[in-house]
Amino acid sequence: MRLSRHATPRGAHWALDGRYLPPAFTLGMLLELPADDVSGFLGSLPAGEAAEERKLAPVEDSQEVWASGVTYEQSREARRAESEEPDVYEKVYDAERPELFLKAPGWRVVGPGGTVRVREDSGWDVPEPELVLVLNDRMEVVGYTAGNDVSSRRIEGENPLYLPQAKIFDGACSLGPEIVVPADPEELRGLEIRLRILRGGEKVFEGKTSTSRMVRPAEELAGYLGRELSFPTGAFLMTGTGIVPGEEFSLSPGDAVEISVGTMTLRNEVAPL
Ligand code: DO4
Ligand code: MG
Repeated sequence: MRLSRHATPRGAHWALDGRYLPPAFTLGMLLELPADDVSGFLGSLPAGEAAEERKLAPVEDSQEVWASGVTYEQSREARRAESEEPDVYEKVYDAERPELFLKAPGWRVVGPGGTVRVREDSGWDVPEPELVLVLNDRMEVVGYTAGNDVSSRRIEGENPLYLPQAKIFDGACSLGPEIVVPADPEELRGLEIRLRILRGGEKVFEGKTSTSRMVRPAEELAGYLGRELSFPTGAFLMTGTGIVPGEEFSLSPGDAVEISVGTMTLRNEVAPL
């Protein structure tokens, strides 16, 4: 089952498998249900007209997007190489407690076909292609989408305390194009993730990994997020990147970024500075 959110003349409207859901449907309402009840509830809703209008990020204003860091060996190695404080990354990779940080409130998220940004005061930037968990109010995994955790390697590398500035800025988070509600939750453990970057129509970077290479299970990350923090209308959790372009690469205005997670592809262009 796939949930998408569309821009219609009557406002944002959700669809299931390409057909509009009743206007009263909200993601927040769905994420108040236990995970075991989600498919049955969605299946019981009447299907409306074909949803052909532009897709928006599949998130509502009330949901926050959180992110995990250093969950793949590739990410640990890249941070060690770029950072003035390499030990902190080694430690968090091996530690019991994961790195979690707030990435964006729902209203700040860029959708499919929208423009992401790099910071003018950075100069060394990358897209981070990530599996994004969709969690209900009890931190159960209900679905997933694709996400881009656009990041400044220069600012983070200078000092780990600058992480919020390296990670949170306008156009730094994109999600979509859809939320997949998998028939079998095991599907999340072996999803292929791909990143392709085009400049002037030419491919300048391509890489792939699999969620099977994550050092922490999705449920562990979600469990830590829900400790001492409540999410009455659910939450999104980016699970970290396993693809980092080489040190000579920096994302530039005009680049087209394509992130695939399983069978869905999120496409965004980088805005001019
Ligand atoms: O520690 C910094 C953030 C790491 C991150 O965003 C990632 O591994 O994806
Ligand atoms: Mg990341």
